[in-house]
Amino acid sequence: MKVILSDDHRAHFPDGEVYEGSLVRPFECPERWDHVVAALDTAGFEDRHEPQSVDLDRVVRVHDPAYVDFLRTFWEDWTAAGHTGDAIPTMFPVRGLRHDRVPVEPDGRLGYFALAAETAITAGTWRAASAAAAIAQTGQYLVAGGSPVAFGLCRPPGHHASSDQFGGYCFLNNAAIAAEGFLVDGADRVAVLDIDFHHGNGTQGIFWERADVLFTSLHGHPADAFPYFMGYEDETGAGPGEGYTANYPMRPGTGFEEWSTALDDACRRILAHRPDALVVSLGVDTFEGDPISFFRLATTDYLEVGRRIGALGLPTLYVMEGGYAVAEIGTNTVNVLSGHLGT
Ligand code: SP5
Ligand code: ZN
Repeated sequence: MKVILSDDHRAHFPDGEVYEGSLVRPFECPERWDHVVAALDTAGFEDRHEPQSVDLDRVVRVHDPAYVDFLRTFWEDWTAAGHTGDAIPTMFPVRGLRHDRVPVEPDGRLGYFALAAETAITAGTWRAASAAAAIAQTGQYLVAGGSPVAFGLCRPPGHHASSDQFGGYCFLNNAAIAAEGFLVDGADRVAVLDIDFHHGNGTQGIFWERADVLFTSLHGHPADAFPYFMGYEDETGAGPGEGYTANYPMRPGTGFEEWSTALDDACRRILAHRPDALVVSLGVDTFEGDPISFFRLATTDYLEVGRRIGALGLPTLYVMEGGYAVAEIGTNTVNVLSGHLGT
């Protein structure tokens, strides 16, 4: 299996995450990447590739160009305004406020383009986020070019990033960029399977009105879990996209038996869509030991997850999303990949 990775992820590591009333060391930390690489080494995944440079013309097919400009240039504006610390958004265009004017002052711009306050922007955020998007793109090129399966070790993750908002540790939607890339390169239909613990609100929003990309997501019920305001079962798409979104929200304590029944149903829908390629948003925060999530998957379950996805027989790109049990993230992730290969 081809693995695409870059050291550039290290450029993004905020000093703190707003969490339950305190500023804590971010759960989404660089060591996550180190543990995945160590597990890839142990399991003999040696076919490693550096990403090509990011193709922003393709990125703006799924993101608002003004948002991409904001991410690219924000740090300069923030520091020019005299700020030295990381940028944490505090004020948002919520219910009753206007969405049709973008403020000029950096703190206002920051809130306009944010969906949550736990995710800070730092000096190296653009470098890391654009490298993660490049990893997804390069993985997509490899699979479109005939590789049956590839794994993009993206960091920061992407599935919460909407067309014009960052948050949930995400800036550019790596999975959506890859899915759109397959269509640009000739696919008629693509499916996204999002198995991160959290609902992939960003990916869902990007493809909400489209019939060419089927979006399926298994996640903690929004009544109980971040991102709280999206991910209910009755969200099924709109307009031409009606019926091309499928959500499987599950309650606290859900174990592999119930979770894998949902997986099988999502797989059935994916096959019915007859996609030319599959993008898997691979988060392993469904693990029983995850510090911020509430499903109960065990390390060995991830082998079976990979087997079931591999059994679809589709050209598949895995992109890394979440997973915060740092010591186990590597084994859990690589178990999915090994299961996919049938080893
Ligand atoms: C990519 C990804 O996995 N993003 C997740 C972002 C979650 N950020 C907010 C987490 C808030 C969790 N609150 C949990 C309370 C447990 N006591
Ligand atoms: Zn997650």
